[in-house]
Amino acid sequence: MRIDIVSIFPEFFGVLDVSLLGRARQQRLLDVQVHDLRDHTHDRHRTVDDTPYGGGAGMVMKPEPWGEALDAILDGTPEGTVVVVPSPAGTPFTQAQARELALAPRLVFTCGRYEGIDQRVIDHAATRPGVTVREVSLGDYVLNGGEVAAMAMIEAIGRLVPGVVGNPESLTEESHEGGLLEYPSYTKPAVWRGHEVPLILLSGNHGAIATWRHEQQVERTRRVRPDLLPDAEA
Ligand code: 6GU
Repeated sequence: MRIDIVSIFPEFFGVLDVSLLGRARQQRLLDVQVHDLRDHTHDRHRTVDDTPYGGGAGMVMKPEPWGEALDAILDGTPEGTVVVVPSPAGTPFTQAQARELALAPRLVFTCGRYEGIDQRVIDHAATRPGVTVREVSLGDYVLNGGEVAAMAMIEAIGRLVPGVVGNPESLTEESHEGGLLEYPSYTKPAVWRGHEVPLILLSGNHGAIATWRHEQQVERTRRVRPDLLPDAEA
């Protein structure tokens, strides 16, 4: 999968060199290219923002540098390319969307700062043949810019690309796969600081363990995230 990131802080993305995603990049499973938006400015101050039409607080990212940057990235891009616009005003990012985006041949993340990007940049990108645009939010809180949000989404999507996670079974037995939170996990020793591992896990009875784990998933989901439960189980 090819991933392009446009930002005024390309140095944010140094962390993509480490851990699982760093290895996936070395193995060419992920081709991540980070672009500095300011390379597409032409004034002495490399200006990327301006005051909002209609007034109000804050600054808005100017369309021209974004237009140029996206022209360079999107000309000739494969059918199915998705432009992901991190924004607290977007639709909530979910595991289902991560699965969908992991199938795209190419993702382009546009990391805005200030009060966001001139809306025409997003509307124009959506008119490009073969390109769809998704405005996506991590949750109901405000970050200073799209960089950290893009990083979170790239990690969630990248680990679903075949080969990135060594054992594919670990992708199906985790929170939000199957619509429930994960069951609690334990490893040795069997007693630690007076706390015992649930005895069922030491029984060797795999059917009983599977039943117990499912019960734990439902109980935990009901307790901390009842909104995730189908009405029948809530
Ligand atoms: Cl995707 N961007 C910003 N700037 N703030 C956020 C967000 C995204 N998701 C939650 N808050």
